[in-house]
Amino acid sequence: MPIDATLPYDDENIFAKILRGEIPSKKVYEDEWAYAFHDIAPQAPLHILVIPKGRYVSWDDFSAKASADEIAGFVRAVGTIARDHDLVEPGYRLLGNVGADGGQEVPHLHVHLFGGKPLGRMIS
Ligand code: DGP
Repeated sequence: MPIDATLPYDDENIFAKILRGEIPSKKVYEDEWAYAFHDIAPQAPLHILVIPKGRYVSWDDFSAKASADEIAGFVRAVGTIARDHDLVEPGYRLLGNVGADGGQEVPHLHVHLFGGKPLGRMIS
């Protein structure tokens, strides 16, 4: 069920629980700013979710309220994960769903990282 991205942050959302270690996840990366793990329902041979450690509902929330260090740390983490998985030369896709029309279901900002096969062009 897509979420309303303007709602306040819910500390009981599933990714908040993953960050606190209350729900298991297959971790691929962690640093001061970001945590990354395999998606439970992969849509590509490699499907990683990267989330900021801060309490941000969506890209809107994050881009408006996060500090420059948080934003830089998160963006750098995404790039590091792609490089760590040797995805730069074959290429990969980043996707961020925001709110109801964007199809966002979990109310903690996340970037989908897809790779491992030619993904084709996608504009919708
Ligand atoms: P989105 O539609 O952008 O909000 O995508 C949410 C993604 O989160 C979706 O691809 C499935 C994934 N997901 C949902 N619950 C869990 C979970 O408990 N563990 C993991 N690893 N992924 C989850």
